[in-house]
Amino acid sequence: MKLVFATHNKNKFTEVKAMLPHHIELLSLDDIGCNEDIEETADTIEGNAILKANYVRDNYNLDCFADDTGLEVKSLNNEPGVYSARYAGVSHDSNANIQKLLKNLKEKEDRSARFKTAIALNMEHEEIMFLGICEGEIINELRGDSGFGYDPIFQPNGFNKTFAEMTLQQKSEIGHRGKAMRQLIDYLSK
Ligand code: ITT
Repeated sequence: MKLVFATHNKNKFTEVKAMLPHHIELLSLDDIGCNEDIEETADTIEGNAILKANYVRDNYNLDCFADDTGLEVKSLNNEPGVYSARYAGVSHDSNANIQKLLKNLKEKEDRSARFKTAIALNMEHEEIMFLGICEGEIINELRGDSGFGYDPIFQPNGFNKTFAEMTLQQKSEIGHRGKAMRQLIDYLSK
């Protein structure tokens, strides 16, 4: 079975590929010749996942799924949320995003946060959504070199390590993307 994962994010692709059973051939946007930056204009995480998956279906007519992920921080009214990639103004500048978040949280006592992943699957004319949430807190310094994005400042509940201090497998076992992906894998196996 061939399935396109509508992402330009190589870290996401690596995490997802490591979870999928071998009989599923995962294709990236590069693999299908798509260099476009698919514009994320929806105002929800779910909406952006649908938008990215629909782009591939409508332009390439291939079975596909897309992942949109956001970090929701409770004391910041769930910001950066849908704006996680461009929180500090420049798209995908993780360091600037982290610095802005730490600054905005300086005076806050409640540092609880959650990652939310929405995976939109378009397959054989069906559209299905899978959600994965991981609760945790934002620590006040960067720890660890693994992962990507906000991983060095996010510590999932029940652990004293950030995602960036975990292996890919550990992150997937407890993380937002892993939770959504296991539902997708379940669905595909039926
Ligand atoms: P695609 O849209 O091409 O899939 P993206 O990097 O734009 O890739 P998102 O819009 O879903 O992906 O991600 C929003 C931001 O959240 C982005 O800056 C990421 O670095 C960050 N992010 C996403 N998943 C993450 C994770 O598992 N751990 C830490 N940060 C993450």
